[in-house]
Formats: sequence, structure tokens, C-alpha cells
Amino acid sequence: MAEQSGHAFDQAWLTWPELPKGTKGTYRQPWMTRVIASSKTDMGQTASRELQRGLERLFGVNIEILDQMDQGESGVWLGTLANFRLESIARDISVEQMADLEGMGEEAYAIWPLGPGVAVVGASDRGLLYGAFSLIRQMATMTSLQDMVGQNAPANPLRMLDHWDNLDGSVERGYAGGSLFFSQGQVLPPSSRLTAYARLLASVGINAVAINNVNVHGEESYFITPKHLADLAALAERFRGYAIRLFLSVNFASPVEIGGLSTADPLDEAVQQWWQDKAALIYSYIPDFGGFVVKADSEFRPGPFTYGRDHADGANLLARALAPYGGLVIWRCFVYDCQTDWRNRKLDRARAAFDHFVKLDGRFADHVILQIKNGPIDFQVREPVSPLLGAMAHTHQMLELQITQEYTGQQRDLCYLVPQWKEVLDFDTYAKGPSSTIAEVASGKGLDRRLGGIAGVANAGNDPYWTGHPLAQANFYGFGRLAWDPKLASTQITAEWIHQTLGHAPLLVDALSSMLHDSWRIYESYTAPLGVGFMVNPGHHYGPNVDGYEYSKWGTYHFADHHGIGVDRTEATGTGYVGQYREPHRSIYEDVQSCPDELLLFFHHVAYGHRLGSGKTVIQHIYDSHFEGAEAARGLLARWQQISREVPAQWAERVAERLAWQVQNAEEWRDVVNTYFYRKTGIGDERGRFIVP
Ligand code: GCV
Repeated sequence: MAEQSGHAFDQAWLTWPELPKGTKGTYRQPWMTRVIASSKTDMGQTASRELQRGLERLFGVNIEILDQMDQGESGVWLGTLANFRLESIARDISVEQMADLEGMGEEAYAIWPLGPGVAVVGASDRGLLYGAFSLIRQMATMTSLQDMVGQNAPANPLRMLDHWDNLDGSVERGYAGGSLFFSQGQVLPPSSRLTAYARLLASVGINAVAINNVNVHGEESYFITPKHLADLAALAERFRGYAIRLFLSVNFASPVEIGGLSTADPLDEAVQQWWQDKAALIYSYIPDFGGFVVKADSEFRPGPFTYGRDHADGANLLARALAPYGGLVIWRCFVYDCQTDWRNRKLDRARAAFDHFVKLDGRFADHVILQIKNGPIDFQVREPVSPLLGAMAHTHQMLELQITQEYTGQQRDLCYLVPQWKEVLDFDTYAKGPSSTIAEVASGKGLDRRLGGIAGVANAGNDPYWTGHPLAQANFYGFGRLAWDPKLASTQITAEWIHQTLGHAPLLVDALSSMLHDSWRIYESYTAPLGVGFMVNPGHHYGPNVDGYEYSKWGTYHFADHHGIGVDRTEATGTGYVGQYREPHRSIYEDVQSCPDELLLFFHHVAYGHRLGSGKTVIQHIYDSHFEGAEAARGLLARWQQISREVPAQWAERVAERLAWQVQNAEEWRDVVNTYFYRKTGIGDERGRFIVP
């Protein structure tokens, strides 16, 4: 891997740059040079080695690992609750505290004072691994030892990455090189790179990974057969060492396409038997196999509709096969008609997921989790939150976010998504009255459900920096941290990432943090305005093309003419989509006066002269935001140049190169969008700036 000045790029946020001298003083205690590894399991040993590595890097000293703590000595003690109770040190902690930790589930950990030292106690070995990474993270951000003390457990049972990787090594919507798992038709053997990846995942608490594209066709359909299972089992084993379960995306039509049956009808007994046999086979190779991810009846993928069945029939078929082994079916709700008639303005793709699924509430088997994209359309830079989240009281559901930046700059443009995700997670669904936030609904707690979680479409590949744009690592990191704890402030997440990845200089931390925090709004301002979405080039989805999807079958329109723009989704005169929300959102979105500016064109068709809440007209907002957005993109490059000497030169150059691309992209967006609307409306810019006539 590329290294420079001792900076191993593939370590990402596990680089753990050395702390400044003054800070070291706070922590520099004789006991800190000893890690007492009480858990002797493989995972316990992994946790101890991580801690050793972290402390060595942060403090620039050698750390020894000891098997046990001698009388009167202290150190960083590391073990499970079971280990802790067996050792005499347990007397320092009350029985209640220990019971509390136990009650928080196997993934919980505690950091407790231990004499002059500290104990990292996992409810299990998994909790121990998370506790070790937590101690390092908190030391890297210079948290005082007192402030570290306490128990911690993940908010979400499932914290998952979905890869859209293909067996030929390509990655659908991947912007960071090729696949980490496949190349040229082969499953790659586990490598040190895979271990490095598993470490990154475990360090932020990811506990599930689906490694292949949800669009499963051709050879990937055979993943659940002996042709590939031994190779996949080797990957699963490597992930297992870091407490991560492997999932596979499957082809709903497998019984026909690879099984020689004449049907894939979920109610057909031979089909049911076929899936049960496959489940038995998979578990004989991968005993802790996580389950299936399924994209059915969506974008030309087969599904139960072919047989006149519904999605509960389809999902339950697979759930019945996996249930004896504890496997899950993650069934995606991204189901819509992609062959729609653009001339019919009453048809509305935004309605589709809710219309398909809500009526099935209560019919899904216990091992099914519905995976719901954050917005009703498709991971746009700005969309309302999907009304399906929280709409099914008797169904397990989880949130799907897109870390890979398909519509948000493709890891060429800087677009830090943590602030966007925070808005989604904090959105109140009112599913069970006020405070039923998306975070509560997704975790299952808000609906009193056992299962739930957050999945993110992964943004990493075999690029030396993992993510193409080095700063896109912050999205990867931030996703994991929010999946663990959606209540974390985005400023804290950002600071953690910078301290652990690049260094501790206040100038760097402050300036880079503010660049990251500004970037989503900057990206939004020079692309599609006021929540309208999809003004992108068809196919690859990068760069402006205002009418790119306007007269197509994909269901994503803006309806701009010379009078106005936007989609009327009201109940009164539009598609009725607004009616899928609970109050107060329904009334807020229905009324053009109370609808938030940033979503106005998602919900309403208005004249260009319509005045926004900001006081500007729609057309002037379009001009201003595009001029200002392009300017701000240029500003990002200038801001980077102020701080880039604080980071390794190659890193700095890669970021500068990406930011320079972004300037060009933003200018292209500005000129194409402004010109389009100037020509359409004939209304000039109030401030007389140049727009191509
Ligand atoms: C994997 C969008 C993307 C597709 C993706 C799909 C999905 O339509 O453009 O590449 O397919 O979402 O989420 O299934």
C-alpha cells in the first residue's frame, strides 16, 4: 500500500497519529504501557492487539501485553464480564453496574476505573472489541479518563454495509476502484487488504456486510451453490474474526434460473423445498451466515408479482428457509414501476413503496426486515423522508442510506453526508406520537420491535484511499458511528475522524471540519434546486442534464415549462402523495406557504415568480444558488490550500485534484441550469450576472 512519511493510507481512521506532547502528559502514566489481556479467545486477543497498536501510535511508546495483572500493579485491563467477575479486581465495581452491563446485550462494553488504571470490559468478546476501539478513539480525541467512564451499547441491532459488487470485479455505482471481494469472475481469497477492511468496519461497530450487488444475475446467482460457497465461506471466516456476519444478495428467480424448476412461485411446494435445501447447504459452509438481501420486482429484477403473489409471500418463502438457522431476510422496498408513462401526471413514483407495502403490514414472518431507502425516490441530495418508515407497526424495518455518492458527487465532489443523515434520523414520524424519530423507528425500539437497524450502500473499493476522494472516508466513518449511535453530534463524528486519520493540529481540525460541514449544502446549491431532484445525466448520473429524465419512463420529473416548475404531490390537486404522511407533516407539506423552501418543488408546482419563505422568487433563488454554489466550490479548493500542508503530501494532492474537478463540475452545473431556466422563462437575473443567452 502507498506509504509516505510513515502514513499508511490504507489505515484510514486507524492511522492514529501521535498525540501532541502536552496532551501526552495528561495521559502519561506508568500503567499505560501495559495491556492486560484477560480474554484469551481469538477475538479477545485481536482486541488486545488493537489496543496495543493504538496506544503505541498515539503515545509513541512501546506497549507490552501481559496475560495477567500482578498484585498491586495496574494497566489497561481488557476482558469480558465473565473474565472480570473471576478476577479479584471486580470488587472495585458494584454488582449493579455489572448487572447493568449484562442487561445491555452482548455488544455492550464498559470503561471502568481500575485502581489508577482502567478496565475495558465487554459484555462478550464482541463488546470487548468495540470497547478497545472506543478507548483508542476517545484517547485520540483527548477525552479525559473521567469522561470515558461508563457503559455503552449500540442503538441498532443491525449495522450493515451493502456492497453492490459484481463477480467481474466491477462495482455498480462504485467510485473507488474495483471490488474488494471479486475479480475477473472469481471470489478473491482473503487477503491482508480484507483484514484491513474488516478492522475498519469493526472499529465503528459494523456487524453485517452483504458483499454482492442486489442486482443479481448470471454467475452471481450461483453464489448459493457449491460452485462458490467454499470461497465465500473463507471471506465469512475472515469477517467473523471481527464480529461481522456475511450476507448475500440473491436472485428471486433462482429456482428457475439455476435450479431447473419451471417456476419460482413462492407458494409452490417444490420451490419452497428448493430454498430450504439451499439454506441447509449454505449453513453447512457458513454456520453464522447472516441471510439474504433481496431486490424483487424492481428495475427488471424478478419477484413474486410474476406469479400473482405479493411481497409478503415472496419474503416469507425465504424467511421460512432461513429461520431454522437464525438467518434474516432483508427485503428491499425500492419497488416501483420503471416503465411508467411520463405523459400521465397523476402517476407518481414517490408513492410506490408505501402503496405496495403498507397494506401488507402484519403479514411478514418474524425473520423478515423491510429495508427502506431514506427518501421516496432515490438517494437525491434533497428529498423528504420516506413516509413508509414508521408506517407499519407490525413489521420489522430498517433504514437504507447511500454512502456511495451516486447522486451526490460520485466521490469527485466533496459532499459530507453526515449532516443529511442526521436530519433524516431526527425526523419525527409521529408513528407513536411525538418523538417517534426515524432513529427510533429504524432501531425497532420506537415500534417495540425486536429487529431493526441501518444499512448503508458501501463507498469503498480497492482504491489506495479506499474511497476515491480521501475525504469521502469521512462518510464511511460517519455512517458507522451513526449506525451505532444516531444521537451523536455530527461535529463530534467529524472531529473523531480527523483526529484519528490526519492529526490533531487545531487549525486542521477546525478548518477541515467546517469544509466538511459546509459541503452538502454547497453541493445542493449548484445542483438541482429546491428538492426537485434528478436533473442529472441519464445512466451514470454525474453532471447536469436538466431534461435528462424528463421524457423517459423512470418516473422522475420536474415538469418545467415557461410558467413554472415542480411536481404537485398535494392531496387537493396533485398525486396525493402528501397524504402518506402523518400530521403535522401532511398539513405542512400540503400548503405551499408552509412547505419548507428546500422541498418546495418536490411537493408543489409553482410559478417562477412564486415567493419563497426566504423572500426570493423561485427563479432568483435558482440563479443565486447556482452562482453562489459554484463560488463556494471554488472556495473549498482555496480553503484546502490553507490547510493541506498539515497532511501527507500525496493525500493533499489527491484531495486538491478532486476539489479542482469539483470547481469545473459546479461551473458546468451553474451554466447549464441557469441558461436552461433563463431560456425557458425569459426572466433575467436581478443582479445582472452573465447567463448564456
Ligand atoms: C443497484 C438506483 C441505482 C441503481 C441501484 C438501485 C437500487 O436506481 O441507480 O444502480 O441498483 O438504485 O437501489 O436497487
